[in-house]
Amino acid sequence: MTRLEELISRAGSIAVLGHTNPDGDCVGSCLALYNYIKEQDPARDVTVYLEKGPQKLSFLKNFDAICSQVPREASPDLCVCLDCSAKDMLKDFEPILDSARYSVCVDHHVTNPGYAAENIICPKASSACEVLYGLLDAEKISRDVAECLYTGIVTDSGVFKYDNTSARTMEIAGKLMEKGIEFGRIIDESFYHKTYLQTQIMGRALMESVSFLDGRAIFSVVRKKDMEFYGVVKSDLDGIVEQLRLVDGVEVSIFLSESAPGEFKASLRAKNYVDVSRIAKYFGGGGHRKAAGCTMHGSVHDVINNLSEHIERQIREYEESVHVRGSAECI
Ligand SMILES: [Mn+2]
Repeated sequence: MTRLEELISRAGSIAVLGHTNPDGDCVGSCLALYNYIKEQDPARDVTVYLEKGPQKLSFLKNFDAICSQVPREASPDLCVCLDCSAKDMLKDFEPILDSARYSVCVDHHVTNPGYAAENIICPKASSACEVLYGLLDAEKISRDVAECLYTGIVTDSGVFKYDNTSARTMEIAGKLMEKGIEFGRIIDESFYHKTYLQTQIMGRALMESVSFLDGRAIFSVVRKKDMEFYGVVKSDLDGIVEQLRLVDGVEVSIFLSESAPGEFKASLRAKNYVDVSRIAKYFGGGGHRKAAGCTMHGSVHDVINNLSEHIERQIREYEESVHVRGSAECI
């Protein structure tokens, strides 16, 4: 029996929590644990409390059993927090953790301070689902549980593409495939799936994109009035910046969405050597080397000019370093 199984077996009542605005890893890990417990003992008192997750994940077993209502009173014997990097990210469900008799946090965020009584945090793991897999008995993982875990891994690794994907990630994905899951369908539904309106607005953003810095950078913008016209919200614009990044010859892609008059949320992506987190940080934002974001003010022209200066500098630095290395090798 693993440590997590031991804690679960001793608890009369269990609450499973995740982070606000839940994504595929959050919903996947919560439902994986819920289904795992229920399959072994359907009478177990276990509840998943989460804000309403994206409807595209409704194919996961017991998606409808998720409780989105904040309970008036809940003091479970055990509270399990999954994929939640900070206590306040539990949002409205935070009191459940406070009133629980014991708690355990399973996560993969390097910034997690360890707010539960017991904390199992693996910053090298691709996803909370990858960490959770190691805490369950592989033999007892059913097809339904495997689908939940696979969904989380696919979501957080960008379909096994981001730098957080390791040999261990692939190994676990392989074990989950052996459970007979429909992996192609899971990847489509949890990652590539788009609504008609999302497809239309992406098409428009791609068509209106502008290439600059000799094709090494590209940007596009969606205005508030366009979002209103199409009836889309900010999350419907996910994936546009990634599509722009894939353009041949592009090193940096920028996507701007207007959040207020003269205010833009800027998403930045890099392909190889530019560190966009440095640029985002300079403008008060943050993120990772290859994916970052910040809020910018002014006209689109100003915003792109300001960002362009930083991108150009990094490209120049890189090209000079390659040039120097090249000539040194000649000698
Ligand atoms: Mn995650």
